[in-house]
Amino acid sequence: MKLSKLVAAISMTFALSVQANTLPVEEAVLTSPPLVPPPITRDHAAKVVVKMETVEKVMEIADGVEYMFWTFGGSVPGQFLRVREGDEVEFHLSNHPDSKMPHNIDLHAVTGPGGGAAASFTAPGHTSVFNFKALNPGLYVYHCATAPVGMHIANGMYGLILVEPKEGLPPVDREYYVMQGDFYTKGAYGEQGLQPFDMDKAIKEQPDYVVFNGAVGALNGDKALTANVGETVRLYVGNGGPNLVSSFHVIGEIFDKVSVEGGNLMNENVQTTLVPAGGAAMAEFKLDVPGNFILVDHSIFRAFNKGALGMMAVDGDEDKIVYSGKVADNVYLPEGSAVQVMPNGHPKVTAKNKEERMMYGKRVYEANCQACHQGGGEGIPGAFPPVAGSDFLNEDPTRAVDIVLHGLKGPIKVNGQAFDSIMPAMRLSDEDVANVLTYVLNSWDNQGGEISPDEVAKRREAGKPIVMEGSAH
Ligand code: HEC
Ligand SMILES: [Cu+2]
Repeated sequence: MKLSKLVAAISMTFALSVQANTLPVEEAVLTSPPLVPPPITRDHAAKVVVKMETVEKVMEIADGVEYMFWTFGGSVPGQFLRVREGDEVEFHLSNHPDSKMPHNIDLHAVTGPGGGAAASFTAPGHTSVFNFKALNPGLYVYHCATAPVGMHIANGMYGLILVEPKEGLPPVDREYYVMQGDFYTKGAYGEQGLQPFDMDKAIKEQPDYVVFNGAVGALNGDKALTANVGETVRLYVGNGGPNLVSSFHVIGEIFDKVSVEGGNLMNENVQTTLVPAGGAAMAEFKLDVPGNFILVDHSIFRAFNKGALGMMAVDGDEDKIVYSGKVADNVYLPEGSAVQVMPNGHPKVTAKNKEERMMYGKRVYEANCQACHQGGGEGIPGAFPPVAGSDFLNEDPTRAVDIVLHGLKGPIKVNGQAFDSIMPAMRLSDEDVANVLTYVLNSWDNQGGEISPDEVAKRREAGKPIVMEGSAH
């Protein structure tokens, strides 16, 4: 060996060993959604060892609908990974022996061809190891990039890695991990049983499901995100795609700060932020009033018909200046309106018998109830209770009259499922309330019966808004 080469070899070994010796080694804390590992308190770089496993497993994508997900760490999205700018990451990717497929990982935080994909290609029952240095701070997507790439992503193989800037992120009271994805099943939305992946729909970009954190209702009901009035929350929002761009919005909140696309650009006072497929954003907001705040993709049919709907339940004292709630409900009669037209645009009709009542009631349902309770009365888990086969409804149809006339809020159980939300009072005539409830009572395995406009008129006088015990609102 020539002297110069020898010197080079020695100094390289020296450099490597110096690095290996000086950087403290630690194992990364990985969390499943919606949790985020704690902020990094170190003021220096470290060698961070990450051990992640790919697992193929059946989970529910909606109530009664199963799907064979391919995952990083057993959840969709995969485990959240948090490192510091300048850290050296030693990534161990293990593919569970029961897997049918090889998998790999492309981290958008990696500088290098394929983002680690080729180096991490791993057959079932094997582990691959590769290293990278986290050069750029920001919030990055990672995903599987094994062919067919689209299919691996469509089956749930994505997650987020946060590279904190050296100076750290401003402290907040709570941090959560929310990631959107679109899913393509052979059956239509809600069709029961184990649903295989549908390649045709995926190519046409026509998903049956668009969801946060891997399932319809993953962030609803008792799985809702929580916070208290006065706290500041940071959401790490990702979008795995594979196809759709998300118009991420929280109903009733304004993002005080958004790190646009997860990078250094800070925007302020944002209503809706775009999260590209294979991209991310950080959204921060302070909670000023209590209540349920609904997370949606504001491409709104996705929220109400495909599942892109989550919830943040905020506890604390009201501030009537920031938000008053309804302070008045006065009768509004526009001048000169001679013909009485119902709110749904249909002229006033009077049912002559039960059959007509049901027929007219169906119209009222479609115009006024379906948006929340859904076309087949099935509701949306965690958000809107079912009126199909509802034990709560059948137990007391008169109470249902009060609910439609005057509204309902607070915790209830319908067929064993818990709901804690608000149904607003409906502005409907006695005739329409009688018709719609008769229709509902005689549809979808409910017990039958008939409600008359007279009965509704009496409840309009005697009834009042129903507030269930334990209401937080
Ligand atoms: C804006 C959404 C929305 C609309 C529109 C709506 N509801 Fe509701 N409804 C709810 C919510 C939310 C609850 C549960 C409230 C709670 O958790 O306390 C509920 C509860 C109910 C219940 C009692 C629980 C059950 O499932 O049996 C009935 C009955 C009901 N609604 C009927 C109707 C009818 C009939 C209409 C149309 C005239 C209607 N709702 C329109 C949201 C809505
Ligand atoms: Cu894969």
